[in-house]
Formats: sequence, structure tokens, C-alpha cells
Amino acid sequence: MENRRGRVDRRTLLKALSAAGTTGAVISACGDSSAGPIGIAGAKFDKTVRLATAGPGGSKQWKPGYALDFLPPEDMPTRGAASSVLASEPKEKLLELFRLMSTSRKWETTMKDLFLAGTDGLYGAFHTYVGEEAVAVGAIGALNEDDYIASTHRGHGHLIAKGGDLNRMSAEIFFKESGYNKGYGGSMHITDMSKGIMGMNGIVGASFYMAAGAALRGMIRGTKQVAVAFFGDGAAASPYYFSAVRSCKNLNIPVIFVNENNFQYMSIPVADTVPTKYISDYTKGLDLPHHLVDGNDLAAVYHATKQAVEWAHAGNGPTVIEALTYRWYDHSGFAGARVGQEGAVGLPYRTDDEVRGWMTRDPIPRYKRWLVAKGLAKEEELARVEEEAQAAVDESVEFARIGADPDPAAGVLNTHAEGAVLASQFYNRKGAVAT
Ligand SMILES: Cc1ncc(C[n+]2csc(CCOP(=O)(O)OP(=O)(O)O)c2C)c(N)n1
Repeated sequence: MENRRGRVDRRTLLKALSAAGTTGAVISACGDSSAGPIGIAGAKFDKTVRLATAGPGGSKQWKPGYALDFLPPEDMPTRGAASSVLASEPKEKLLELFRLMSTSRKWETTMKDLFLAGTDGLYGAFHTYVGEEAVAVGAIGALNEDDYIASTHRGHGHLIAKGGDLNRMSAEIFFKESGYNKGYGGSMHITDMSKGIMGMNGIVGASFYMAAGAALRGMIRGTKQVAVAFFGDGAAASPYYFSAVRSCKNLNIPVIFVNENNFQYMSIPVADTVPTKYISDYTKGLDLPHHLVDGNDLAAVYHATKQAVEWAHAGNGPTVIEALTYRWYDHSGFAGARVGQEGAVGLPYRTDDEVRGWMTRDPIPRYKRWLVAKGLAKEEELARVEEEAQAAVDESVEFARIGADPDPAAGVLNTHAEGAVLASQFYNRKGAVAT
């Protein structure tokens, strides 16, 4: 009954357990004894059972710099299903995806330089998405225009990818009346329901049920709309995460859960919050598709999301996509960053080698090289797209600068008291009594 290592093999173990009437749940929890240290000795589980693995999560020996072990290849693969699917899209679409990634990068980099230069009117939290652009653009690029997204605190890239208005975004960062929230919300509350953007928000883990609500609405109305819930590796530790995926699977609600695993939960390594090898392992028992992809590879994210959309349209409900990526700057703000220089160095919870290593896998030049290598675009036309993206960013900053400050008196219009007035008007119209 024992194998070479003095432990039972999986087959024999399962046979013995089922002969003893053990339930399926216990059997599956035993995992695969032939692949790892799980086993029994003398009919008792020995002490070698462990959850920690050698993945980005779970390794309690994790040290700053370990994210280097997960560096993707230098270039996006030019072969394979993901590459072919993206390459089959029309050229305008391919250039549009490039424009969106470039715009996102240039907008945030310009804002970074303005913040660091101490520009008047710029203050408050600003969580950059630089380095992660292929996730937003790849996932949203695979959606239909009327689909929904629920964003995070790190959502500028999501907004830009879903067609958010750059002028109104910039004006909001400058707290101007012409901003998305009339200058009252700042970076983390930008919302545009006309584009299906249910908003950035500062509540870690809030995107799950926002997306579920929107997707359920579409499902009831038979519109075939899907909703993407973006979330970080830290948000995956929220108790609402598993609960949301389970509920969506239960009811086959078409939510695409897109995890942006950038290895850090503020300054906490992913190993401390993720007990399994990958975040996309958590929900595997729920019998829904899981895609673990290189999040700096636009084609990989796009292809996974396309499959998720098809799956949802066929009435099968949710999908989980985990995209491995890396943020170039600090969690919020610009510690370790300089005007005119990319990336933040000298941060205590990661090594500069790690930052530089991931910066060499920059998703934007990788996509550019892929387009050129496949003969889908020429370097000159891509350079033009980048120039136009910078011009649009500069214009939006000018739009923000010349905008009026909000009237302080208007602030009371956005309070809950106004909500109560509107509610009582609604009830009165219906002939009911407001309480
Ligand atoms: C419910 C809640 N808990 C804690 C916070 C404070 N907080 C803001 S961002 C953040 C880290 C989120 O990390 P992750 O989900 O990995 O996303 P990332 O910042 O890496 O994109 C935390 C803890 C919060 N805003 N909301």
C-alpha cells in the first residue's frame, strides 16, 4: 500500500477511504498525494500537509523581489490561439486598443509629473494604473459597448478603456465644476453611466456585487449584457469575493471577474493574503471557467475575456480571469518617483530590480512589437497614434485648468438631505405616504 516515499498513493488512499465510507468532500480535500507532500502514515494524516505553494501566493518565505520569478517573456507570443484571435480583428480596432493603452499611460504620467511639480489645485489620493494597462484595455476591448464595468480605487485605466471623457476626468482631478463629479469627487469616484461605467470606488471589494447587480438586470431583461468586476489581489481576500462568485454561479449571472494580481496589497505581499498558488484557484470547485493569463499581454487578456463573453452569452454565467501584472508606482501617490522619469524606486516593500524587471515587460511596447512583427501596423503609424494620444491628454489638462471652481453652495445639493426630498416627491406622486 505504501509508495516509494513511504506514503500511500492517491488511488489506494481513495479506495481505502471510500471503503471506510468517507464522503466525497473529504476525498477531494485530500488533493493529489502523488504530486505533493500530502499523505498518510500509519492510517493518520502526517504533518506534511500544507496549503502554501510555490506560486505567487502561499509562500510564507516570500521576500521583496520574488515577483521577478513571475516575469512574463520579453515579447508577446506571435503564435497561439490568443495571438490569432486578436490578429483577426480589423486594423481600426487594433489601433484603437493601442490608442487606449497609450492614452491611459500618457494621461497618468502627465498627471504624475504635474503632481510632483506641485501644480496648484492638485491634491488628494491618486492611484496610478501605469504598467497594468493591458488588463483594462484587453478585457474591455472584448466587451460590447453596452456592457458594464465596475472599477476599483485604481480605475483610471478602466475608465479610459471604456470610453470615459478625458476632459471631464482631468477636470475632476483638478476639482473643477466641469469635472465628472462637478469637482466634488476626485479621482476615486468617477462614474459615467452613459458608457456603462458604474464607477471607480474606494471600497476594496465593492465591484463584485455592483457588477452582479448590473448583470442580473441585463439577464432579467434578456439584453445579453455582461458586467466586468475588476478587483485586486487584496480584494480577493474580501469575504464578499467567494460569496459573489458562488452566488453568480448559482444563478448563472453573467459577471466576468477580472483579477488584477499585481503581487501587492498596498505594501503587503500577495503571499500573506493568498493561501493558494493562484487567486484563480479559490473558486475552481465551483465549476466555472478560470483563465490564468499574462496580464501584460493584451492578446491573452483579450482572448480570455472573449471566451468569457461567449460563455455568458450562452447562458452559462460567470468566469474568473486572473491577470498577473505589476504596478510601476507606489500604492497611492508618487513616493520614489521623479518628474520626467518612469517608475518609482527605493520603496521598502519591493526591490528596484523587481520594478525594473517588470518595466522591461511594459505591455505597450510589447503590443507595438507584436503589431509590427505580424505586419498589422507600421511603426510610423503607431508613433502618430502616440502623438495624438499625448495631444488629447494635454488638451484635457488645459480644459481642466481653465474650468471654473465649483460654487461652494452647490455642495449641499449633493447631500443625503436632497435624496430625502426627492424620495418624498416620488412617494407623493405615487399617492403613497412618505415615512
Ligand atoms: C473595505 C476597505 N478596506 C480597506 C481599504 C483601504 N485600502 C485601500 S486600497 C487597499 C489595497 C487594495 O489592494 P488590491 O486589492 O490588491 O488592489 P491594488 O491596490 O493592488 O490595485 C486598501 C487596503 C479600503 N479602501 N476599503
